[in-house]
Amino acid sequence: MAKKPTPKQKRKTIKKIKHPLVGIVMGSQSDWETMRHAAETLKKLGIPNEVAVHSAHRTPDRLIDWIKNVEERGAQVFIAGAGMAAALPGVVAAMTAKPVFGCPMETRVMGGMDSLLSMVQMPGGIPVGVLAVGRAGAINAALLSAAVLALGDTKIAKAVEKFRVDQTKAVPLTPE
Ligand code: AIR
Repeated sequence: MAKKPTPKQKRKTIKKIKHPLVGIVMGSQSDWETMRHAAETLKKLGIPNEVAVHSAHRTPDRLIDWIKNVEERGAQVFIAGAGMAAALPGVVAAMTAKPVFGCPMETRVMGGMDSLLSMVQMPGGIPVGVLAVGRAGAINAALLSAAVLALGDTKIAKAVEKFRVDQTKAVPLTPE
């Protein structure tokens, strides 16, 4: 009987999605606590996405293989989250002409200012759309990806519209 994989072994295999529309990548397992909000938001909108951990510095070859592979399988937009010297979204943008949204992680030493500036100061010609530091940025990267996909997909456009209507309804008139 095959041995049950340990959590560490499990992390070595990516759950490949057949036709992902969005590729979500993060530089470390430690980014998942923030980046899961991007995946969860896409899930709420019914948008198929593939999630992977690849580091621009620690696993560059593996990262490049994944970008090419996920694009071949249908990814139209990429979301890349990283912290500190956060080169990840820039490398993704260097490897694909598809829209790339960067999510700067909050960090202990500089509060995320390091991640933000590493991502946002891209040289002209290789654009990365950078969102807010932390959870809000991860949610908004998903919503912005959805808005891009909605331009050519009425089902996604309706899901985005519904998300906004539901969000408005959920804001209370007075604090509870
Ligand atoms: N990181 C990983 N490879 C390159 C970079 N910049 C980032 C991760 C994470 C931070 O370094 O995206 O936010 C710390 O990673 P770890 O694995 O030490 O927790």
